[in-house]
Amino acid sequence: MSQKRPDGIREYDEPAGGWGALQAVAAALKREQVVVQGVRTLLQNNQPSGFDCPGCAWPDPKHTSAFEFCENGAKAVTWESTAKRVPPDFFAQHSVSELWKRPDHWLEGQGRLTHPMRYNPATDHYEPVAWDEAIADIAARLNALDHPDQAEFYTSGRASNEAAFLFQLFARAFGTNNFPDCSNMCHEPTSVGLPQSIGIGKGTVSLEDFDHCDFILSIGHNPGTNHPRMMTALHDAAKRGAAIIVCNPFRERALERFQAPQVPLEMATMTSEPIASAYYQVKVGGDAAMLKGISKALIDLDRAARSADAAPVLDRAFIAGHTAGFDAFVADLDQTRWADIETASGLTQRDIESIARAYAKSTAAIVCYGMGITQHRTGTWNVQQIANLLLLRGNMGRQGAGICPLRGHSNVQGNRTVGITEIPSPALLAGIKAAFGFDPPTKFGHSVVHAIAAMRDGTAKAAICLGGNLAVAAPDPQACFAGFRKLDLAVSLATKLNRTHLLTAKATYILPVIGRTERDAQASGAQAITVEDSMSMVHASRGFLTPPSGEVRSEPWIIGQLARATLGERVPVDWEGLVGDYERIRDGIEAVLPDFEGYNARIRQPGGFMLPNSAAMRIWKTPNGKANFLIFPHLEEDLDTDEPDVLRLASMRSHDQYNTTIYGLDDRYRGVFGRRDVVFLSQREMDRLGFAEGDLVNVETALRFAHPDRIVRALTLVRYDLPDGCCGAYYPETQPLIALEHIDPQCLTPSYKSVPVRLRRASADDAATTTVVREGLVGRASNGGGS
Ligand SMILES: Nc1nc2c(c(=O)[nH]1)N[C@H]1C(S)=C(S)[C@@H](COP(=O)(O)OP(=O)(O)OC[C@H]3O[C@@H](n4cnc5c(=O)[nH]c(N)nc54)[C@H](O)[C@@H]3O)O[C@H]1N2
Ligand SMILES: Nc1nc2c(c(=O)[nH]1)N[C@H]1C(S)=C(S)[C@@H](COP(=O)(O)OP(=O)(O)OC[C@H]3O[C@@H](n4cnc5c(=O)[nH]c(N)nc54)[C@H](O)[C@@H]3O)O[C@H]1N2
Ligand SMILES: [Mo]
Repeated sequence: MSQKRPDGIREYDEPAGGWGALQAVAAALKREQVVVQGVRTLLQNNQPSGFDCPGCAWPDPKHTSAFEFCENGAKAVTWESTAKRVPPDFFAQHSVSELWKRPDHWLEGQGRLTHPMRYNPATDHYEPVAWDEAIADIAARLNALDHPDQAEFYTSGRASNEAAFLFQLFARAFGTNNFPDCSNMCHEPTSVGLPQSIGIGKGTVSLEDFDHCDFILSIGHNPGTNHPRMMTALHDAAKRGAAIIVCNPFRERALERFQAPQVPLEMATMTSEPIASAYYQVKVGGDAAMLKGISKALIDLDRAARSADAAPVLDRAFIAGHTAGFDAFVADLDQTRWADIETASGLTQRDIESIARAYAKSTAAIVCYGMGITQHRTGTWNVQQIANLLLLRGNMGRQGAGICPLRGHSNVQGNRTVGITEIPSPALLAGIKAAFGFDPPTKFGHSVVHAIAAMRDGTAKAAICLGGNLAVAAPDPQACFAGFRKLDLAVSLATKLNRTHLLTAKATYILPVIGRTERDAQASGAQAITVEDSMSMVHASRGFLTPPSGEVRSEPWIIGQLARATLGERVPVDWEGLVGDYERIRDGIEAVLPDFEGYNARIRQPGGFMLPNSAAMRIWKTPNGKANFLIFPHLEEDLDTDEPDVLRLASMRSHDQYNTTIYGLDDRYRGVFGRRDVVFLSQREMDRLGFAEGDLVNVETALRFAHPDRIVRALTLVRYDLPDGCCGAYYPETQPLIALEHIDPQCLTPSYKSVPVRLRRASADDAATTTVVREGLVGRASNGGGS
């Protein structure tokens, strides 16, 4: 048993949270050279008078509590407030071709961008440019396009409501609805699936509901890493005795055991709270089958209860009064065979029945889910199966109950609310027209997959990116990188250097922005911005740190300047007036979106305010006015291949990363240290396929329509407790495996969690590939380490 494990791989026996997390915060502070400023920053994060944490979208307890400790929030804050800088000198020293060879981890690790920069193709260097000149040239190039639809306006969900609202106003006044945005790659199945089910594309629970539930089903998310503040809610619920059932192919440490850094006794005595009362290792891609199985078992329990004259299991009154489609739903489940459910989910009928029994016993239930549910070809259907399960027992729109999608970026939900959408509603367009006096375009625009395809095909000519790292976050770098390089104009508003900035177009700009932690002064004085969390709470955020240089600007300022220079007198919008005082932007949002009534006054209340949530009030804004049971007529997504040895690969985040931002090379809770070049596979599958832990393998896509060169070379096999037929690896290293066509047809979200792959033994040549694999996308440990 004591076989030697590969370099950097060892068991991690500690609970999640606890001292390990405190040590990691100290290390992050040191790495980013933030000592005095850092501690102050952390203390004011998520405080009533401070800034909203740029880490995740989990709400803060009434926004009045003492500082809630969070390791990964601390990393996000220190990453932004770092003392490291990327000034013009840096670009004078490094050509773009040279930077291209550096790993992503190194690029971002250089620090904050300080000056507006323009790429000079003659020298292959970025050079400083005056703001006026940059703005005028970008405007001229936008105006030189044949049609506004040749421009793509990308948003990453860190932008404030104010920045996002101005951005969509600018793009719509310019004449397009092309708004590819990070939620297209993230919770789009929620935004598209839930309106059909319950009439709103958001979660229905509030933080308080976690104090009142006695059953939590956690599916396909890793909160110990990605929503660490949620661990407090789970920890408290577990302590109260609520049943917490986890369905996840990976055994995630924080979902098993968690030590709360806020609880002195747990810290002092090194004890921890078990979180999950039961842990089911569903297959990757097996959720629809599992969820259908739970509903089927529940319906059978109800039948048994009725014939025994026992208390009913289903909430018949709710089903009759509030829903439609129940009979057809039951008929579909009745003809679905247990044997098929077992094969597709990887769970036994008994497992699934015990989940159903625990659910049947509960009085108030919440289902939480993340990317393990959404990033599949069946993502939209998966989300709808969760809604069905909740509707069966009336767990929607009452205390302690509801659906809880764990949103991604800290303001991704707010961006959507204020108009970042390629499929605008007639109400949004009418609101813009009434408030701003121009006719916005009505033709639907591009999402991420459309936008990348348009770049690849040469029909898109310009990309303006409000944050993010689109080229690395998107699937199919083969199409995406080439597409970016064909553009006439590429502009990135950014805090840090990343690979998207190195994909140079005919004209390429990097515009450095103020981060959320920093003071933002405009004509009327210091400004606050606002954000919306996962639970529809809108609140203000005020940065107070000194920006990294006198030459960085706020996102609203840059957007306002671009809009004024591009549109001139064409639209009657007073861009300067809006940017001079963000209260005026909020007045504009309120004028377009009635849900924001009293916006400026209401954000002065501690904790802000909650946007109306119709489903939480049992108002169903669906075409038939009912909550709908929606059928998924299959059990599995079609992997488009019949090869027997094909595995489903889930790409996911390590504990030391924020999306494409790699803070460090450890994934502590999974026992991986100093490297990311691994594939996780069970011992059983290694035996079956003739491999051993430590073997070097190439991972190849097994999609029929795939590019021949969808391959990531020389990854090391690491043993992990996983169901049969699945493997896992880190995002974004696996991006070359994912075809642009491999998407959920309803919402176009890439199937980042169900990539059909085969493993092949790597040759000496593969192993000797330079330390940087595939155009620099992968920083091997030997190269990227330390920092
Ligand atoms: N520190 C930190 N915080 C973050 C982020 C970050 O990168 N770092 N990213 C932010 C963003 S944008 C997002 S969207 C969220 C992401 O948060 P998560 O949704 O937690 O993201 P992932 O790490 O991609 O995937 C998580 C889980 O999905 C499971 N999984 C994979 N495939 C399947 C499947 O088929 N079925 C089931 N049931 N589970 C599966 C994996 O085992 C893993 O536990 O976090 C946000 N918060
Ligand atoms: N294979 C695979 N691919 C995935 C996923 C996956 O699970 N697997 N997850 C998908 C998901 S859920 C998401 S949300 C996307 C993420 O896609 P993006 O949102 O595009 O990516 P990020 O890595 O969050 O963007 C990081 C960059 O944002 C910039 N930035 C940071 N803060 C600010 C700011 O305040 N203002 C501005 N203007 N810029 C800032 C910095 O320059 C930094 O380099 O990736 C998706 N891609
Ligand atoms: Mo996300």
